[in-house]
Amino acid sequence: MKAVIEQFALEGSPISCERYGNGHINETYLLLTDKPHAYILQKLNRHVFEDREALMRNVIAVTSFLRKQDSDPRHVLTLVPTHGGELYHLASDGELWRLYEFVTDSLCLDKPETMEDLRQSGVAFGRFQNQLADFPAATLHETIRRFHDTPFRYEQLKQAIERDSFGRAATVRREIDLYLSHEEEADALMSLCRSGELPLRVTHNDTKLNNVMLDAATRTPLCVIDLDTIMPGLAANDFGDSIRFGASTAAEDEQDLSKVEMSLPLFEAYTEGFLSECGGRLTRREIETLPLGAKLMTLECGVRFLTDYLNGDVYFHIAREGHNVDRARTQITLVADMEKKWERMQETVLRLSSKN
Ligand code: ADP
Ligand code: GN1
Ligand code: MG
Repeated sequence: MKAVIEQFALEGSPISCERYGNGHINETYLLLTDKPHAYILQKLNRHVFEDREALMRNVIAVTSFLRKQDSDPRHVLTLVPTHGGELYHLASDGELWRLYEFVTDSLCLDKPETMEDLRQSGVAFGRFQNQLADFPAATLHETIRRFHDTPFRYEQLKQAIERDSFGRAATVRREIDLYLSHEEEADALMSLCRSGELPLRVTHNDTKLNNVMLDAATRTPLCVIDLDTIMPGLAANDFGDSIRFGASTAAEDEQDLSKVEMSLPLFEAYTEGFLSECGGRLTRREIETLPLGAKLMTLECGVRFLTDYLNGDVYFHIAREGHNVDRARTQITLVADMEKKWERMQETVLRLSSKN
C-alpha cells in the first residue's frame, strides 16, 4: 500500500489509510495526510471491470466535460495525478489504483434521513443526466457489457442454477421460483428501446443514494460519484435504481422482510427532485416508463444478487454468509410491493411531470 501511495503527488505526508465507505465493488480507502488533506484511494475491481484503463478514460472524459460546466472543485470528482502526471497508477502486480480529492464537508448517506434528502438525490441525478445530455455517447467505453440487459441477467441466473457449482440452489428454491416467475417482464424496457420508442442517453447506471455527495451544511447536492458505469442507457433505469435503493423503508440487506416496503412518500419525493431537473428533457414515453424502470431495476438487481450467491459470492462484497440471499429477498419483496402500489406510482409520475 505504501508503494502505491508514494506514486501520487500528495499535499503533505500520509498519516493514515483505512478502508472506507459501503461500496460493493471497489476497494476504497480514506487517505489522510499531515497537511491536513483528505483523499479517497481506490483499487479498481479487476474481476468486474474487464478494461480498467478504458474505464479510466471514461472517467477522465466525463469529469473534464462536467468541469467545463461547473468549476467548483466540490461539484465534480477530481482525480489526483501521480508524480509522472498520470491520472491513475497501474502497479506491477496488475492492480489499477486511482486517487480522488475527498469531497469535503459532505454527507454520503446509506439511507435518507429525511424525505428531503431523497428529493435532493433526485435533483443530483436529474441534473447529472442533464449535464451529460450533449456528451458524445459514442466515445464511451462499455465498462461492463450488457450491464442493464435484464433478460441477459436472467440468462446468467439460469446458468448459475444449472451449474449449481456450490450446491446452493436447493437452499434458495423459493427465491429462484419467485424470480423466474417474473422473467417474462424482463424485456419490457429493452424492447421499447429496440423499437425506437425510448432513446438511449448517457446515464450513470448505478444511481444509489450512496453514490451522491450532499453538502453537510445545506443537505443539497454537491456531486455524483462512482462514475465507473457511465454508459449509454435508459433514463428509466437511472430513475429506477434510485427508487430501488432510496425509496425502500429498509436497508438493501435487511433480514426482517416485514420492514421492507417501497414507500410512496419517498417515491414521490425522489420523483419530484428528479423531474424538476430533467423532466423537461424527457419524452412523454420516457416519463411514462419511469415506474417500470423502478420495478425492473429492482428485479434485475435481485437476480444479480441471487446469481452471485449461486456462483459463490464472487461479484458483490459480502460481510456475512448468505448476505447476497438476504439482498435478493429484499429486492423481490420490493418488487411485490411495487406491484401493489403500481397505479399510485404511475399516477404520481404523471401528476408531477405535468408540473415541469
Ligand atoms: P464502489 O464502486 O465500490 O461503490 P465508490 O466510488 O462508490 O465505490 O466509493 C465507495 C464510497 O466511498 C462511496 O459510497 C463514498 O462513501 C466514498 N467516496 C467515494 N469517493 C469519494 C470522494 N471523492 N469523496 C468522499 N467520499 C467518497
Ligand atoms: C454495486 O458499486 P456500488 O456498491 O455503488 C453495483 C450496482 C448494484 C449495487 C447494489 C458496478 O454498486 O450495479 O446496483 O452494487 N455496481 C456494479 O447495491 O456492479
Ligand atoms: Mg458506489
